[in-house]
Amino acid sequence: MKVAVVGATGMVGQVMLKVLAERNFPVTELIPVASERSVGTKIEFRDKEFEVIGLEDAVAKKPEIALFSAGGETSLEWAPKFAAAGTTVIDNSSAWRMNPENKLIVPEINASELTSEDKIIANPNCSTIQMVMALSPLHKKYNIKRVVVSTYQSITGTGVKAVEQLENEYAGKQGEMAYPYPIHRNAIPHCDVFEENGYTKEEMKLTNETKKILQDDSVAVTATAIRIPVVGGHSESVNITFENDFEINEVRRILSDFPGIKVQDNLDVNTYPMPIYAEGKDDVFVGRIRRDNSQANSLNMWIVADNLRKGAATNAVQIAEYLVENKLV
Ligand code: 2RA
Repeated sequence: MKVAVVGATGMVGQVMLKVLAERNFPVTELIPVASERSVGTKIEFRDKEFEVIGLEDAVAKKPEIALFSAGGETSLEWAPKFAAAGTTVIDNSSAWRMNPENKLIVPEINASELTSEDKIIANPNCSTIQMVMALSPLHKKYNIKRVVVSTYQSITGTGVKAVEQLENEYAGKQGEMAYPYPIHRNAIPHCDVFEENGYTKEEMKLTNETKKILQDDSVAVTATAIRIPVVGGHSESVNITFENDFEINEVRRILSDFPGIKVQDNLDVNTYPMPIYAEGKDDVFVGRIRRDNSQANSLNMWIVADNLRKGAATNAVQIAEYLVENKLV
């Protein structure tokens, strides 16, 4: 299968290549794609070297699948061109996520919505993916009324410049600032840009994408997204109020039984999820599951996942795997 990776030189694009190789995806021809300024650079895939090509040339090669992680503008312009050439696009930007024509997919939750007609499929935002993985099975069982989430997000979500800023700050060096404030020894309540309503786009993604994936606009979500000096993954403190009451051990069992979730929740031995241990893994880790005694039918939990893997690259590759396994491409 001819597979294009658009944004192959970027942080997520590099993880997409790694995950495609790790999961032995049936790539017969890899087409690494990047912006004109990166054309000609070399990337590695399955121990071989490939030369990056431009978007025009990539469309002409008519790949069966194109994994995009190249920003919304590139996706808005080029995903339709790939689709018109017969390619199925799986896009990691926010460009198509809330478009009613485009499916927003977390395979373990709603891959069954996909058909061969879907030519531009949206990969949800990283902080949404890990949260809905835990919400979905609980919503089915107890019917979620409201979610209050605070995120503690890895600086890898901002991009390589932020990682470099943190490394410079650790080393006491001056360098280019991805943020107008220090990241080291700080917590910045500002992920993405602020909207009129005082929330950031990142926070509104958690609200809007969750409703779409759960197919239930009645689920109320309010979010605060914080950037912290961590690189392994995003962490989330989630408070959920259900329509119906629940039994904590049954909640743990439902989560443990859900594919892609690992419950790490044993306070006797200080077992709970942490980004330093989630890094490089594809599971969504859930712990600190406990009843919220301040509110009926409510509980708290702590959710951690590698934002570059299950939060982006692995989720996209899993969508591609579903398409191949079900002969939708
Ligand atoms: C972030 N979710 O973490 C966004 C982009 N990947 O900044």
